[in-house]
Amino acid sequence: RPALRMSIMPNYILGLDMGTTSVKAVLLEIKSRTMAASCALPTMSDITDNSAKEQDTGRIVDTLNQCIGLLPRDKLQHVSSIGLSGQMHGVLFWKAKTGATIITSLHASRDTSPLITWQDGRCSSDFLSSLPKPDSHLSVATGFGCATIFWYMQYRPEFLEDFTVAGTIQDYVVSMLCGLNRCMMTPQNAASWGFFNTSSNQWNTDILKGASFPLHLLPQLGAALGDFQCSVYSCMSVRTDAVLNISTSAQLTFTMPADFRPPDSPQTASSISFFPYFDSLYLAVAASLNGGNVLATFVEMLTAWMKDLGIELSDACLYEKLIGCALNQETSDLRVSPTILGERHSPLCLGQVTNISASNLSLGNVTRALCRGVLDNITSMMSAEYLQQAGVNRIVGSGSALTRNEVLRQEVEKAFPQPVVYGQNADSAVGVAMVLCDQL
Ligand SMILES: *C1O[C@H](CO)[C@@H](O)[C@H](O)[C@H]1NC(C)=O
Ligand SMILES: *[C@@H]1O[C@H](CO)[C@@H](O)[C@H](O)[C@H]1NC(C)=O
Ligand SMILES: *[C@@H]1O[C@H](CO)[C@@H](O)[C@H](O)[C@H]1NC(C)=O
Ligand SMILES: *[C@@H]1O[C@H](CO)[C@@H](O)[C@H](O)[C@H]1NC(C)=O
Ligand SMILES: *[C@@H]1O[C@H](CO)[C@@H](O)[C@H](O)[C@H]1NC(C)=O
Ligand SMILES: *[C@@H]1O[C@H](CO)[C@@H](O)[C@H](O)[C@H]1NC(C)=O
Repeated sequence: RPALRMSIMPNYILGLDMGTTSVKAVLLEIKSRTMAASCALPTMSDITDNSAKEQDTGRIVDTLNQCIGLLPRDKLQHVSSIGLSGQMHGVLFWKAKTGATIITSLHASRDTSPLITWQDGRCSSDFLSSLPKPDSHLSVATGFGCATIFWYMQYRPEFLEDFTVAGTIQDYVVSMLCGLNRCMMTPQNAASWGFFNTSSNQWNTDILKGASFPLHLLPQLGAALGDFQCSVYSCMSVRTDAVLNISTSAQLTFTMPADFRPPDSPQTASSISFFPYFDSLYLAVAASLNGGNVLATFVEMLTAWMKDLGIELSDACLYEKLIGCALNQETSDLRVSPTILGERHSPLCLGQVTNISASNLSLGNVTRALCRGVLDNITSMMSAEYLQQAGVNRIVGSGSALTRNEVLRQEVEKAFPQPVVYGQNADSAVGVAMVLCDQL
Protein backbone atom coordinates (compact mmCIF):
# COMPACT_ATOMS: atom_id res chain seq x y z
CA ARG A 1 0.00 0.00 0.00
CA PRO A 2 2.34 2.73 -1.25
CA ALA A 3 -0.11 5.59 -0.63
CA LEU A 4 -0.28 4.77 3.05
CA ARG A 5 3.47 4.42 3.35
CA MET A 6 4.07 7.86 1.88
CA SER A 7 1.71 9.46 4.32
CA ILE A 8 3.70 8.15 7.26
CA MET A 9 6.28 10.86 7.77
CA PRO A 10 8.69 11.03 9.37
CA ASN A 11 9.81 7.48 9.83
CA TYR A 12 11.63 6.04 12.80
CA ILE A 13 13.66 3.00 13.63
CA LEU A 14 13.21 1.59 17.10
CA GLY A 15 16.54 0.44 18.51
CA LEU A 16 16.43 -1.82 21.57
CA ASP A 17 19.37 -2.91 23.67
CA MET A 18 19.09 -5.62 26.30
CA GLY A 19 22.11 -4.72 28.45
CA THR A 20 23.63 -6.37 31.48
CA THR A 21 22.30 -3.86 33.97
CA SER A 22 19.72 -1.92 31.97
CA VAL A 23 17.57 -1.94 28.88
CA LYS A 24 17.46 0.94 26.48
CA ALA A 25 15.04 1.96 23.75
CA VAL A 26 15.76 4.71 21.24
CA LEU A 27 13.89 6.19 18.30
CA LEU A 28 16.20 7.12 15.43
CA GLU A 29 14.77 9.51 12.86
CA ILE A 30 15.69 7.91 9.55
CA LYS A 31 16.29 10.92 7.30
CA SER A 32 18.52 12.84 9.68
CA ARG A 33 20.01 9.69 11.31
CA THR A 34 19.57 11.41 14.67
CA MET A 35 18.08 10.26 17.94
CA ALA A 36 14.55 11.60 18.46
CA ALA A 37 13.79 10.01 21.83
CA SER A 38 15.30 7.53 24.22
CA CYS A 39 14.65 5.78 27.47
CA ALA A 40 16.87 3.61 29.65
CA LEU A 41 15.81 1.73 32.78
CA PRO A 42 17.79 -0.52 35.13
CA THR A 43 16.51 -4.10 35.06
CA MET A 44 17.49 -4.95 38.66
CA SER A 45 17.20 -8.58 37.64
CA ASP A 46 20.32 -10.16 39.15
CA ILE A 47 19.95 -13.52 40.89
CA THR A 48 23.38 -14.40 42.20
CA ASP A 49 24.34 -17.56 43.99
CA ASN A 50 28.08 -17.97 44.53
CA SER A 51 29.69 -18.43 41.13
CA ALA A 52 26.34 -18.61 39.32
CA LYS A 53 25.30 -15.33 37.71
CA GLU A 54 21.72 -15.38 36.55
CA GLN A 55 19.06 -12.80 35.76
CA ASP A 56 15.28 -12.93 36.05
CA THR A 57 13.97 -13.02 32.48
CA GLY A 58 10.51 -11.82 33.51
CA ARG A 59 11.93 -8.67 35.10
CA ILE A 60 14.04 -7.92 32.04
CA VAL A 61 11.03 -8.24 29.76
CA ASP A 62 8.84 -6.13 32.08
CA THR A 63 11.49 -3.42 32.11
CA LEU A 64 11.64 -3.47 28.31
CA ASN A 65 7.85 -3.08 28.16
CA GLN A 66 8.01 -0.13 30.57
CA CYS A 67 10.82 1.48 28.63
CA ILE A 68 9.00 1.31 25.29
CA GLY A 69 5.88 2.57 27.06
CA LEU A 70 7.74 5.73 28.05
CA LEU A 71 8.59 6.67 24.45
CA PRO A 72 6.33 9.23 22.72
CA ARG A 73 3.33 7.36 21.38
CA ASP A 74 2.93 9.47 18.23
CA LYS A 75 6.47 8.62 17.17
CA LEU A 76 6.15 4.95 18.08
CA GLN A 77 3.25 4.70 15.68
CA HIS A 78 5.61 5.65 12.86
CA VAL A 79 8.25 3.03 13.47
CA SER A 80 9.16 1.22 10.26
CA SER A 81 11.62 -1.32 11.66
CA ILE A 82 12.98 -2.59 14.95
CA GLY A 83 16.61 -3.44 15.64
CA LEU A 84 17.76 -5.43 18.62
CA SER A 85 21.07 -5.89 20.32
CA GLY A 86 21.98 -7.16 23.74
CA GLN A 87 24.41 -8.75 26.15
CA MET A 88 26.42 -11.42 24.42
CA HIS A 89 27.59 -14.92 25.48
CA GLY A 90 24.63 -15.56 27.82
CA VAL A 91 21.92 -18.17 27.36
CA LEU A 92 18.33 -18.77 28.41
CA PHE A 93 15.98 -21.61 27.62
CA TRP A 94 12.31 -21.67 26.80
CA LYS A 95 9.57 -23.92 25.58
CA ALA A 96 8.48 -23.17 22.04
CA LYS A 97 4.84 -22.33 21.56
CA THR A 98 2.85 -23.72 18.73
CA GLY A 99 0.11 -22.14 16.61
CA ALA A 100 -2.43 -20.13 18.57
CA THR A 101 -0.57 -20.21 21.87
CA ILE A 102 2.42 -18.22 20.59
CA ILE A 103 3.07 -15.31 22.94
CA THR A 104 3.37 -12.18 20.86
CA SER A 105 2.79 -9.64 23.60
CA LEU A 106 6.20 -9.93 25.20
CA HIS A 107 5.45 -11.51 28.52
CA ALA A 108 7.95 -13.92 29.95
CA SER A 109 6.07 -17.04 30.81
CA ARG A 110 6.63 -19.83 33.28
CA ASP A 111 8.10 -21.84 30.43
CA THR A 112 11.16 -19.59 30.38
CA SER A 113 14.38 -20.14 32.35
CA PRO A 114 16.44 -17.39 33.98
CA LEU A 115 19.17 -15.90 31.82
CA ILE A 116 22.58 -17.36 32.63
CA THR A 117 24.76 -14.37 31.85
CA TRP A 118 28.25 -13.83 30.43
CA GLN A 119 29.42 -13.17 33.99
CA ASP A 120 28.54 -16.69 35.10
CA GLY A 121 31.41 -18.58 36.71
CA ARG A 122 30.04 -22.12 37.10
CA CYS A 123 32.42 -23.70 34.54
CA SER A 124 35.81 -24.32 36.18
CA SER A 125 38.95 -24.39 34.06
CA ASP A 126 39.09 -28.17 34.57
CA PHE A 127 35.57 -28.49 33.24
CA LEU A 128 36.35 -26.24 30.26
CA SER A 129 39.44 -28.24 29.37
CA SER A 130 37.37 -31.45 29.40
CA LEU A 131 35.25 -30.07 26.51
CA PRO A 132 36.09 -30.92 22.89
CA LYS A 133 38.32 -28.46 21.04
CA PRO A 134 36.21 -26.07 18.94
CA ASP A 135 36.78 -25.52 15.21
CA SER A 136 36.87 -21.78 15.67
CA HIS A 137 39.42 -19.07 16.15
CA LEU A 138 37.65 -18.15 19.40
CA SER A 139 38.13 -20.19 22.54
CA VAL A 140 35.38 -21.02 24.99
CA ALA A 141 35.16 -19.44 28.45
CA THR A 142 32.80 -19.79 31.39
CA GLY A 143 29.62 -17.81 30.75
CA PHE A 144 29.58 -18.70 27.03
CA GLY A 145 26.28 -20.27 25.91
CA CYS A 146 27.69 -23.59 24.67
CA ALA A 147 29.83 -24.04 27.81
CA THR A 148 26.77 -23.41 29.98
CA ILE A 149 24.74 -25.97 28.02
CA PHE A 150 27.56 -28.51 28.39
CA TRP A 151 27.55 -27.79 32.13
CA TYR A 152 23.81 -28.48 32.41
CA MET A 153 24.24 -31.68 30.40
CA GLN A 154 26.83 -32.92 32.83
CA TYR A 155 25.45 -31.72 36.16
CA ARG A 156 21.71 -31.10 35.73
CA PRO A 157 20.51 -32.89 32.58
CA GLU A 158 16.90 -32.93 33.88
CA PHE A 159 16.88 -29.12 33.76
CA LEU A 160 17.34 -29.14 29.98
CA GLU A 161 14.49 -31.61 29.47
CA ASP A 162 11.95 -28.89 30.25
CA PHE A 163 12.95 -26.74 27.28
CA THR A 164 13.01 -26.93 23.50
CA VAL A 165 14.73 -23.68 22.48
CA ALA A 166 17.77 -21.70 23.62
CA GLY A 167 19.13 -18.26 22.74
CA THR A 168 20.52 -14.99 24.09
CA ILE A 169 18.11 -12.54 25.77
CA GLN A 170 17.94 -10.43 22.59
CA ASP A 171 17.12 -13.53 20.51
CA TYR A 172 14.41 -14.37 23.01
CA VAL A 173 12.82 -10.94 22.57
CA VAL A 174 12.93 -11.35 18.78
CA SER A 175 11.25 -14.76 19.10
CA MET A 176 8.50 -13.30 21.27
CA LEU A 177 7.98 -10.21 19.07
CA CYS A 178 7.80 -12.27 15.91
CA GLY A 179 6.01 -15.27 17.40
CA LEU A 180 8.74 -17.67 16.29
CA ASN A 181 8.77 -21.20 17.58
CA ARG A 182 12.50 -21.53 16.95
CA CYS A 183 15.34 -19.22 17.84
CA MET A 184 17.13 -17.14 15.21
CA MET A 185 20.60 -15.82 15.97
CA THR A 186 23.18 -13.74 14.06
CA PRO A 187 26.79 -14.87 13.60
CA GLN A 188 27.76 -12.12 16.08
CA ASN A 189 25.86 -13.74 18.92
CA ALA A 190 26.61 -17.29 17.73
CA ALA A 191 30.35 -16.55 17.82
CA SER A 192 29.92 -15.35 21.40
CA TRP A 193 28.61 -18.78 22.44
CA GLY A 194 31.70 -20.67 21.26
CA PHE A 195 31.80 -23.71 18.92
CA PHE A 196 30.95 -21.55 15.91
CA ASN A 197 33.06 -21.15 12.78
CA THR A 198 32.85 -17.51 11.65
CA SER A 199 34.37 -18.27 8.22
CA SER A 200 31.69 -20.75 7.24
CA ASN A 201 29.07 -19.19 9.55
CA GLN A 202 28.17 -22.60 10.90
CA TRP A 203 27.98 -24.30 14.26
CA ASN A 204 30.59 -26.99 14.90
CA THR A 205 27.80 -29.58 14.69
CA ASP A 206 30.07 -32.59 14.12
CA ILE A 207 32.24 -31.77 17.11
CA LEU A 208 29.23 -31.02 19.30
CA LYS A 209 27.41 -34.17 18.17
CA GLY A 210 30.49 -36.23 19.06
CA ALA A 211 30.21 -34.86 22.59
CA SER A 212 26.45 -35.64 22.76
CA PHE A 213 25.56 -31.94 22.86
CA PRO A 214 21.78 -31.36 22.53
CA LEU A 215 21.94 -30.07 18.93
CA HIS A 216 18.24 -29.12 18.88
CA LEU A 217 19.09 -26.25 21.26
CA LEU A 218 21.39 -24.59 18.71
CA PRO A 219 19.72 -21.52 17.21
CA GLN A 220 19.34 -21.02 13.46
CA LEU A 221 21.04 -18.02 11.91
CA GLY A 222 19.28 -14.62 11.38
CA ALA A 223 17.91 -11.76 13.61
CA ALA A 224 19.44 -9.87 16.59
CA LEU A 225 22.95 -8.41 16.86
CA GLY A 226 25.62 -8.34 19.55
CA ASP A 227 25.62 -5.28 21.83
CA PHE A 228 29.36 -4.97 21.48
CA GLN A 229 29.40 -4.66 17.68
CA CYS A 230 26.44 -2.27 17.76
CA SER A 231 27.93 0.06 20.30
CA VAL A 232 31.22 0.11 18.39
CA TYR A 233 29.19 0.95 15.27
CA SER A 234 27.57 3.88 17.06
CA CYS A 235 30.85 5.61 17.86
CA MET A 236 33.55 4.48 15.42
CA SER A 237 33.27 7.10 12.70
CA VAL A 238 36.39 6.20 10.69
CA ARG A 239 38.23 2.92 10.21
CA THR A 240 41.41 4.36 11.76
CA ASP A 241 39.68 4.90 15.14
CA ALA A 242 40.07 2.56 18.07
CA VAL A 243 37.26 2.53 20.63
CA LEU A 244 38.08 2.34 24.33
CA ASN A 245 34.99 1.61 26.36
CA ILE A 246 35.18 1.54 30.13
CA SER A 247 31.89 0.88 31.83
CA THR A 248 31.31 -2.23 33.97
CA SER A 249 34.13 -3.99 32.17
CA ALA A 250 36.58 -2.51 29.66
CA GLN A 251 37.20 -3.11 25.96
CA LEU A 252 39.67 -1.75 23.46
CA THR A 253 38.88 -2.48 19.82
CA PHE A 254 39.57 -1.50 16.21
CA THR A 255 38.62 -2.79 12.75
CA MET A 256 41.01 -5.19 11.03
CA PRO A 257 41.81 -4.64 7.32
CA ALA A 258 39.26 -6.04 4.84
CA ASP A 259 41.49 -8.95 3.79
CA PHE A 260 42.08 -10.14 7.37
CA ARG A 261 40.98 -13.68 8.17
CA PRO A 262 41.17 -14.99 11.75
CA PRO A 263 43.56 -17.84 12.65
CA ASP A 264 42.42 -21.45 12.26
CA SER A 265 42.33 -22.42 15.91
CA PRO A 266 41.72 -20.71 19.26
CA GLN A 267 44.66 -18.71 20.56
CA THR A 268 43.97 -19.55 24.19
CA ALA A 269 46.89 -17.60 25.58
CA SER A 270 46.20 -14.51 23.49
CA SER A 271 44.54 -11.51 25.07
CA ILE A 272 43.24 -10.32 21.69
CA SER A 273 40.17 -11.89 20.08
CA PHE A 274 38.65 -11.34 16.66
CA PHE A 275 34.89 -10.80 16.62
CA PRO A 276 32.78 -10.88 13.46
CA TYR A 277 31.63 -7.32 12.66
CA PHE A 278 29.63 -6.04 9.68
CA ASP A 279 30.34 -6.52 5.93
CA SER A 280 32.64 -9.52 6.59
CA LEU A 281 35.01 -7.38 8.61
CA TYR A 282 36.49 -8.41 11.94
CA LEU A 283 37.11 -6.38 15.09
CA ALA A 284 40.31 -6.96 17.05
CA VAL A 285 39.19 -6.83 20.68
CA ALA A 286 40.97 -6.76 24.02
CA ALA A 287 38.16 -7.40 26.46
CA SER A 288 39.05 -7.00 30.11
CA LEU A 289 36.64 -8.17 32.75
CA ASN A 290 38.03 -5.45 35.01
CA GLY A 291 36.83 -1.89 34.43
CA GLY A 292 34.41 0.33 36.29
CA ASN A 293 33.40 -2.66 38.41
CA VAL A 294 36.85 -2.56 40.03
CA LEU A 295 36.38 1.07 41.06
CA ALA A 296 32.88 0.29 42.26
CA THR A 297 34.26 -2.55 44.40
CA PHE A 298 36.86 -0.22 45.86
CA VAL A 299 34.17 2.30 46.79
CA GLU A 300 32.00 -0.44 48.30
CA MET A 301 34.96 -1.73 50.28
CA LEU A 302 35.66 1.71 51.74
CA THR A 303 32.01 2.34 52.54
CA ALA A 304 31.87 -1.01 54.34
CA TRP A 305 35.07 -0.29 56.27
CA MET A 306 33.72 3.08 57.33
CA LYS A 307 30.45 1.53 58.38
CA ASP A 308 32.39 -0.94 60.50
CA LEU A 309 34.12 2.06 62.02
CA GLY A 310 30.80 3.70 62.73
CA ILE A 311 30.80 6.30 59.94
CA GLU A 312 28.01 6.39 57.37
CA LEU A 313 28.68 7.89 53.95
CA SER A 314 26.90 7.11 50.71
CA ASP A 315 28.78 5.44 47.84
CA ALA A 316 28.10 8.45 45.61
CA CYS A 317 29.46 10.95 48.11
CA LEU A 318 32.54 8.84 48.74
CA TYR A 319 33.14 8.46 45.00
CA GLU A 320 33.16 12.26 44.54
CA LYS A 321 35.66 12.68 47.36
CA LEU A 322 37.92 9.94 46.03
CA ILE A 323 38.10 11.56 42.60
CA GLY A 324 38.84 14.89 44.28
CA CYS A 325 41.76 13.41 46.26
CA ALA A 326 43.18 11.60 43.26
CA LEU A 327 43.02 14.71 41.07
CA ASN A 328 45.43 16.37 43.50
CA GLN A 329 47.87 13.53 43.11
CA GLU A 330 49.18 13.34 39.56
CA THR A 331 51.32 10.24 39.85
CA SER A 332 52.04 7.53 42.34
CA ASP A 333 54.69 4.85 42.63
CA LEU A 334 52.16 2.52 44.12
CA ARG A 335 51.26 -0.28 41.69
CA VAL A 336 47.77 -1.75 41.62
CA SER A 337 47.00 -4.67 39.35
CA PRO A 338 43.23 -4.52 39.68
CA THR A 339 42.24 -7.82 38.10
CA ILE A 340 40.03 -8.86 40.99
CA LEU A 341 37.84 -10.74 38.55
CA GLY A 342 40.69 -12.46 36.72
CA GLU A 343 40.70 -12.31 32.94
CA ARG A 344 39.19 -14.67 30.39
CA HIS A 345 42.64 -15.61 29.14
CA SER A 346 43.97 -16.16 32.70
CA PRO A 347 41.09 -16.52 35.17
CA LEU A 348 43.29 -17.20 38.19
CA CYS A 349 45.41 -14.10 37.84
CA LEU A 350 43.78 -11.99 40.57
CA GLY A 351 44.54 -8.51 41.88
CA GLN A 352 47.71 -7.29 43.57
CA VAL A 353 49.00 -4.14 45.22
CA THR A 354 52.78 -3.75 45.07
CA ASN A 355 55.51 -1.19 45.63
CA ILE A 356 53.85 -0.03 48.83
CA SER A 357 55.88 2.48 50.80
CA ALA A 358 55.01 4.28 54.00
CA SER A 359 54.84 7.65 52.24
CA ASN A 360 52.37 6.78 49.49
CA LEU A 361 49.34 5.45 51.22
CA SER A 362 47.02 8.43 50.99
CA LEU A 363 43.58 7.86 49.53
CA GLY A 364 44.55 10.04 46.58
CA ASN A 365 47.59 7.94 45.83
CA VAL A 366 45.74 4.68 46.08
CA THR A 367 42.86 5.88 43.91
CA ARG A 368 45.24 7.26 41.30
CA ALA A 369 47.18 3.98 41.29
CA LEU A 370 43.96 2.02 40.93
CA CYS A 371 42.83 4.05 37.90
CA ARG A 372 46.23 3.70 36.33
CA GLY A 373 46.12 -0.03 37.03
CA VAL A 374 42.88 -0.40 35.05
CA LEU A 375 44.61 1.26 32.10
CA ASP A 376 47.87 -0.67 32.52
CA ASN A 377 45.92 -3.82 32.42
CA ILE A 378 44.05 -3.07 29.22
CA THR A 379 47.20 -1.81 27.49
CA SER A 380 49.00 -4.97 28.60
CA MET A 381 46.36 -6.83 26.61
CA MET A 382 46.55 -4.54 23.55
CA SER A 383 49.42 -2.07 23.58
CA ALA A 384 49.59 1.45 22.16
CA GLU A 385 52.35 0.24 19.77
CA TYR A 386 50.12 -2.56 18.50
CA LEU A 387 47.47 0.05 17.75
CA GLN A 388 50.00 2.28 16.05
CA GLN A 389 51.23 -0.55 13.84
CA ALA A 390 47.64 -1.30 12.88
CA GLY A 391 47.25 2.28 11.65
CA VAL A 392 45.04 3.50 14.48
CA ASN A 393 45.49 7.25 14.84
CA ARG A 394 42.77 8.19 17.31
CA ILE A 395 41.20 6.73 20.44
CA VAL A 396 37.49 7.25 20.96
CA GLY A 397 36.77 7.02 24.68
CA SER A 398 33.33 5.98 25.85
CA GLY A 399 31.50 4.27 28.67
CA SER A 400 29.99 5.38 31.96
CA ALA A 401 33.16 4.88 34.02
CA LEU A 402 35.10 7.23 31.74
CA THR A 403 32.31 9.78 31.64
CA ARG A 404 32.11 10.14 35.39
CA ASN A 405 35.77 9.76 36.31
CA GLU A 406 38.23 12.48 35.33
CA VAL A 407 41.18 10.62 36.89
CA LEU A 408 40.51 7.68 34.62
CA ARG A 409 40.36 10.04 31.60
CA GLN A 410 43.73 11.52 32.58
CA GLU A 411 45.19 8.02 32.78
CA VAL A 412 43.77 7.18 29.32
CA GLU A 413 45.49 10.23 27.89
CA LYS A 414 48.78 9.20 29.50
CA ALA A 415 48.49 5.61 28.30
CA PHE A 416 48.16 6.40 24.58
CA PRO A 417 50.28 8.63 22.36
CA GLN A 418 47.28 8.94 19.99
CA PRO A 419 44.82 11.80 20.60
CA VAL A 420 41.79 10.81 22.66
CA VAL A 421 38.30 12.15 21.93
CA TYR A 422 35.20 11.70 24.04
CA GLY A 423 31.61 12.56 23.55
CA GLN A 424 30.32 10.14 20.97
CA ASN A 425 29.10 7.76 23.60
CA ALA A 426 29.01 4.14 22.56
CA ASP A 427 25.40 3.08 22.65
CA SER A 428 24.21 -0.27 21.39
CA ALA A 429 20.58 0.79 21.04
CA VAL A 430 21.59 3.74 18.83
CA GLY A 431 24.12 1.53 17.02
CA VAL A 432 21.62 -1.15 16.09
CA ALA A 433 19.22 1.51 14.79
CA MET A 434 22.06 3.07 12.76
CA VAL A 435 22.98 -0.31 11.26
CA LEU A 436 19.40 -0.67 10.00
CA CYS A 437 19.26 2.95 8.89
CA ASP A 438 22.46 2.58 6.84
CA GLN A 439 21.06 -0.50 5.14
CA LEU A 440 17.89 1.26 3.92
C1 LIG B 1 50.23 11.10 48.00
O1 LIG B 1 49.20 12.04 47.82
C2 LIG B 1 49.18 13.21 48.61
C3 LIG B 1 48.01 14.04 48.19
O2 LIG B 1 46.87 13.29 47.97
C4 LIG B 1 50.46 13.96 48.47
O3 LIG B 1 50.41 15.13 49.28
C5 LIG B 1 51.62 13.11 48.84
O4 LIG B 1 52.81 13.74 48.49
C6 LIG B 1 51.59 11.72 48.26
N1 LIG B 1 52.28 10.87 49.16
C7 LIG B 1 51.73 10.50 50.30
C8 LIG B 1 51.42 11.46 51.34
O5 LIG B 1 51.44 9.37 50.49
C1 LIG C 1 36.07 -22.88 9.36
O1 LIG C 1 35.52 -23.19 8.11
C2 LIG C 1 36.36 -22.86 7.02
C3 LIG C 1 35.55 -23.09 5.73
O2 LIG C 1 34.86 -24.29 5.78
C4 LIG C 1 37.65 -23.67 7.10
O3 LIG C 1 38.49 -23.31 6.04
C5 LIG C 1 38.33 -23.34 8.43
O4 LIG C 1 39.49 -24.13 8.59
C6 LIG C 1 37.37 -23.64 9.57
N1 LIG C 1 37.98 -23.30 10.86
C7 LIG C 1 38.29 -22.07 11.29
C8 LIG C 1 38.83 -21.97 12.66
O5 LIG C 1 38.11 -21.06 10.64
C1 LIG D 1 30.66 -0.75 26.46
O1 LIG D 1 30.34 -1.45 27.62
C2 LIG D 1 28.99 -1.76 27.75
C3 LIG D 1 28.73 -2.38 29.11
O2 LIG D 1 29.73 -3.26 29.51
C4 LIG D 1 28.62 -2.72 26.63
O3 LIG D 1 27.26 -3.01 26.68
C5 LIG D 1 28.97 -2.10 25.30
O4 LIG D 1 28.80 -3.06 24.30
C6 LIG D 1 30.40 -1.61 25.26
N1 LIG D 1 30.67 -0.84 24.07
C7 LIG D 1 31.80 -0.90 23.39
C8 LIG D 1 31.94 0.04 22.25
O5 LIG D 1 32.70 -1.66 23.67
C1 LIG E 1 55.38 9.32 47.23
O1 LIG E 1 54.77 10.50 46.78
C2 LIG E 1 55.59 11.62 46.78
C3 LIG E 1 54.77 12.80 46.39
O2 LIG E 1 54.05 12.58 45.23
C4 LIG E 1 56.77 11.38 45.86
O3 LIG E 1 57.63 12.51 45.85
C5 LIG E 1 57.53 10.17 46.30
O4 LIG E 1 58.56 9.86 45.40
C6 LIG E 1 56.63 8.99 46.47
N1 LIG E 1 57.37 7.94 47.10
C7 LIG E 1 57.22 6.68 46.79
C8 LIG E 1 58.07 5.73 47.53
O5 LIG E 1 56.42 6.28 45.96
C1 LIG F 1 58.54 1.47 43.20
O1 LIG F 1 58.85 2.63 43.93
C2 LIG F 1 60.16 3.09 43.75
C3 LIG F 1 60.43 4.22 44.73
O2 LIG F 1 59.55 5.28 44.60
C4 LIG F 1 60.34 3.53 42.31
O3 LIG F 1 61.64 4.00 42.07
C5 LIG F 1 60.06 2.34 41.41
O4 LIG F 1 60.08 2.73 40.05
C6 LIG F 1 58.72 1.74 41.71
N1 LIG F 1 58.55 0.51 40.97
C7 LIG F 1 57.56 0.31 40.14
C8 LIG F 1 57.49 -1.02 39.48
O5 LIG F 1 56.73 1.15 39.92
C1 LIG G 1 46.38 -7.47 33.41
O1 LIG G 1 45.67 -8.65 33.72
C2 LIG G 1 46.21 -9.83 33.20
C3 LIG G 1 45.32 -10.96 33.54
O2 LIG G 1 44.77 -10.88 34.80
C4 LIG G 1 47.62 -10.03 33.73
O3 LIG G 1 48.19 -11.16 33.09
C5 LIG G 1 48.45 -8.81 33.43
O4 LIG G 1 49.71 -8.94 34.01
C6 LIG G 1 47.79 -7.56 33.94
N1 LIG G 1 48.58 -6.44 33.53
C7 LIG G 1 48.84 -5.41 34.31
C8 LIG G 1 49.74 -4.37 33.75
O5 LIG G 1 48.32 -5.29 35.41
